[in-house]
Amino acid sequence: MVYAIFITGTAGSGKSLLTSRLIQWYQDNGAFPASLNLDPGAASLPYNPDIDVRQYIDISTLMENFGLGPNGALVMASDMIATRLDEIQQQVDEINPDYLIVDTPGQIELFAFRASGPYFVSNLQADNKAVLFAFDAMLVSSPINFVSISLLASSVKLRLKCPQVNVLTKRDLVPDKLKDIMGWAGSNQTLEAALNEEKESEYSLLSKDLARSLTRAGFAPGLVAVSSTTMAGQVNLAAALARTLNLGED
Ligand SMILES: Nc1nc2c(ncn2[C@@H]2O[C@H](COP(=O)(O)OP(=O)(O)OP(=O)(O)O)[C@@H](O)[C@H]2O)c(=O)[nH]1
Ligand SMILES: [Mg+2]
Repeated sequence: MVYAIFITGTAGSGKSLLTSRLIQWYQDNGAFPASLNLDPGAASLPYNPDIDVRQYIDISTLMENFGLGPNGALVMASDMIATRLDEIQQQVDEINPDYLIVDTPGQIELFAFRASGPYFVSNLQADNKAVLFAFDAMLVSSPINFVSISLLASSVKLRLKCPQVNVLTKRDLVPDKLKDIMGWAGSNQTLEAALNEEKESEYSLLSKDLARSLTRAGFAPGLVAVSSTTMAGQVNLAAALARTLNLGED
């Protein structure tokens, strides 16, 4: 059985470090994980990828051959990910891991909102798949910001169409805010009460409507809070992933 976990989130939200921590966690618990780096623009990674899209797609070659700037090359590189599915699939099959942890490109819009990322996610062969979406703790310190990132998480779910585990990353950086953020994630009532306190009433009204719609449609985020620095929350995250991948409680 191969379980694929796609690590998504905003730029700098801690995807790559979390990938390395998950690999370590599964190894420590007697499973056989493998890492797949799908970020063609990654300059350096905090882990040694078992499979690496940079083997097939090279940003500097694209810049030279097509006269592109760094951003144009990154867009082109992201669009090319799907064209390498067969080779990557072959590598996955050869390794045959229990868990394939897939680190995705820094810019979420290049992966989730263009055609290549969703194509890759739906066509990679695995017995079960889950998407992890990282809520960067530094970006959700106010209730309005929390709603805006929840919307982004929902957009990713609409695009990738996979069961999703929402994760608050870098919890060690927001010791004073952690309880509030988890409260907003856990109860729409708590979130609405916090939004009522906001001064910008038009934004607070819109945020309340959006939050209510997400809750009604079953898109309310629900969050597991982790830190890749202190390792807090790792066990909860593994349990949430296991539930989502239909493995039952570990
Ligand atoms: N304090 C703290 N820092 C973290 C944590 N997770 C990641 N970081 C730091 O945040 C920065 C970005 O982490 P990455 O893992 O590279 O994030 P990413 O989402 O892969 O970034 P891109 O691929 O460039 O979009 C690095 O400096 C990490 O060391 C965490 O849990 N706590
Ligand atoms: Mg990264």
